[in-house]
Amino acid sequence: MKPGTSALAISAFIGSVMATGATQAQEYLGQPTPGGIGLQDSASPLKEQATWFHNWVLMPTIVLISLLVLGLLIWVVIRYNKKSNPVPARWSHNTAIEVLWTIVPVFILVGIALFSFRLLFAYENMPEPDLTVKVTGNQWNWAYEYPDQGVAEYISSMLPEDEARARGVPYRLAADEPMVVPVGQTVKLLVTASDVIHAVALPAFGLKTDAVPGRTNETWFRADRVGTYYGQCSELCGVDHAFMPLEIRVVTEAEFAAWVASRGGSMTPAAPAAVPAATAPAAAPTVGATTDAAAPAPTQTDPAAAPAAASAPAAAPAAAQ
Ligand SMILES: [Cu+2]
Repeated sequence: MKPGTSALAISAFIGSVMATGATQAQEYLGQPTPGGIGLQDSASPLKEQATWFHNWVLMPTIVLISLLVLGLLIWVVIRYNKKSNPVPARWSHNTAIEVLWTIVPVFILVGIALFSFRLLFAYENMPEPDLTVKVTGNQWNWAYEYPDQGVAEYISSMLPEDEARARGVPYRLAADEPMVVPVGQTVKLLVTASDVIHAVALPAFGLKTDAVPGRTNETWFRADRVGTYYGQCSELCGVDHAFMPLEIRVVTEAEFAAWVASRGGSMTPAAPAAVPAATAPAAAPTVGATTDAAAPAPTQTDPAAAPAAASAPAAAPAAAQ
């Protein structure tokens, strides 16, 4: 009983410390807070859920178990030391308690798993995306591309120290060319790498997705608030691993449209229709949809890949016979 009530008090204390951290984080939205011990303030629904899982499932469980073990230790030390218990009992094994200390942890883990799966499904079930950004990790910078808006791939590098200080932005987090996205819209990230494994990690949006060469991983976020959010490569990728920050600038829809235009893109992509029009003019009106920007690419790569794939199985049986 005693450990239970003190556990609640300690949980409440941790909660209040985190709340203080959260208010302090307001001025450090999207970046680490000096002296902060909690999670970064969330700016997307996924991070909201991840924070809730951490604060209300993991932390109370950890605190309660730690206090229970501490209580048991103190009890044993006081009650069963040589002075207060000079003649120790001779029995070992107690079936009831052994069954209990096996089954209770199983239930605790199942309880954690239920909440954990809910969070995993939330990450997995991406809503219909409003915008797709292709993110490529390079040694040592990031490349962003907006296929549906016709914004060609551009490189985002860390801002040099003097420039970062001059602009009043955090050095080693700020980038020269950030990723720009509109507020309140679902952004799908297609994450890959060109050389070694990197990882897209941005705490305020709860993002952490590996960027693996030859593979495309997906993740998503929906920024709740306008602002600038910082993250870092989160997979050791070489000597300059610490110098490839991710900066995502969340702007209003009008600002986003202006940014796309400044990049030579368009919010109503017409470019994809021009490619099929050359080969099949009749089909052009039906392929004007926004999602068809990527359509020409697979048709170009498929024929190249198909003969190679077809010849390999054909060669194998021949060799076997
Ligand atoms: Cu990296």
